[in-house]
Amino acid sequence: MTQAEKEIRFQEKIDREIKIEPNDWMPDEYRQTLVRQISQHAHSEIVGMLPEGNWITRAPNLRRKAVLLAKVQDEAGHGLYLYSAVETLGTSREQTIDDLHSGKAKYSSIFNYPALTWADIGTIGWLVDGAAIMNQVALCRTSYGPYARAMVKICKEESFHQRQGYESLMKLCSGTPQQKAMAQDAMNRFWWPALMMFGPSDADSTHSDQSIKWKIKRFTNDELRQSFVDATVAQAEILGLTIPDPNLKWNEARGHYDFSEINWEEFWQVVKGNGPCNKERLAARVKAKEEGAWVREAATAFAKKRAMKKSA
Ligand code: FAQ
Repeated sequence: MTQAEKEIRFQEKIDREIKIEPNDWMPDEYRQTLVRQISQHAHSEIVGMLPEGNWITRAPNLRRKAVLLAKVQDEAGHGLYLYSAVETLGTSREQTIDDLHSGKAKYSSIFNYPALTWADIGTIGWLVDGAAIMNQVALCRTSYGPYARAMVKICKEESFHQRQGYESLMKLCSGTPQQKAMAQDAMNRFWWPALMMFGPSDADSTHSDQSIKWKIKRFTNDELRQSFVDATVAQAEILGLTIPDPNLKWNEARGHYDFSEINWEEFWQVVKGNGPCNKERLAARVKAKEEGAWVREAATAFAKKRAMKKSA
């Protein structure tokens, strides 16, 4: 079979909604796109533990601490499923992590913003996990089997994350004026970065057209962003929080909310490494790898010893 025939067969499979599995033939570009997207997604889960992890010791009570601890541990689990999904495409975890540390691979822009107050933790759960779910529910139907299956479990956990964030904010918003003001301040700082999570506008998205053809992506960046805005406005109203956008308005003709243009200059600056916390986040991951070297060495020595015992 020629390369062209293989490609036609591959696309037919995708069009018939048959999942692509690790041992199936796939175009190199499909494999590369998946390695790029899934590894970036994995890194986002792991780097995403940092802003929230920073608040575990300062949670206001035992219940909030237990919930936050569970959430941060879930994010670590998500990272691990996703690194495994990348391994099924032939790229080792070591390589994937090295690409993050050398700056070759990206992670979500959102995690380059600091979590300054306790209200930020609720807001991250509500808006950041909320945006992540909007994107990830669609990924449960992505064409690559191992990625789709990982997303099903991840989405169930992200739902709990979103709800715990919202519940935490409900408490703050019905508390003292200072607590409500703290929630509004968090909303003001996180609203626009949460909208940026969906990526550049469709006109500027490099990969969307091909990824939609391959059904890696089911919706465009702008479509998902719009769905997120539409779903979130009523939630903000219930909390009594104001979305920091004077142009946010229901458009009857479109059946959607209109909203202001995103500050794309800020988005690209953050993506390029110039956000408020980029350097700090990467340094924390590199340090964690260095400080964990002895654990990996001990585990390898133990595995070798056990293998020798078995073969003796
Ligand atoms: N940040 O052509 P497109 C979470 C890059 S999970 C940084 O549109 P694509 C859970 C993009 O890589 C959050 N870079 O790209 C949690 C590309 O650059 P490249 C992560 C971005 O891939 C919650 C260039 O811009 N979720 O939060 C961003 O078709 C709380 C052109 O863009 C996922 O990763 C960005 N926001 O669409 C954890 C979901 N957006 O690679 C802890 C899976 C774009 O050519 C606490 N990923 N870029 O150098 C996706 O769905 C897609 O990759 C998109 C981007 C939609 C993010």
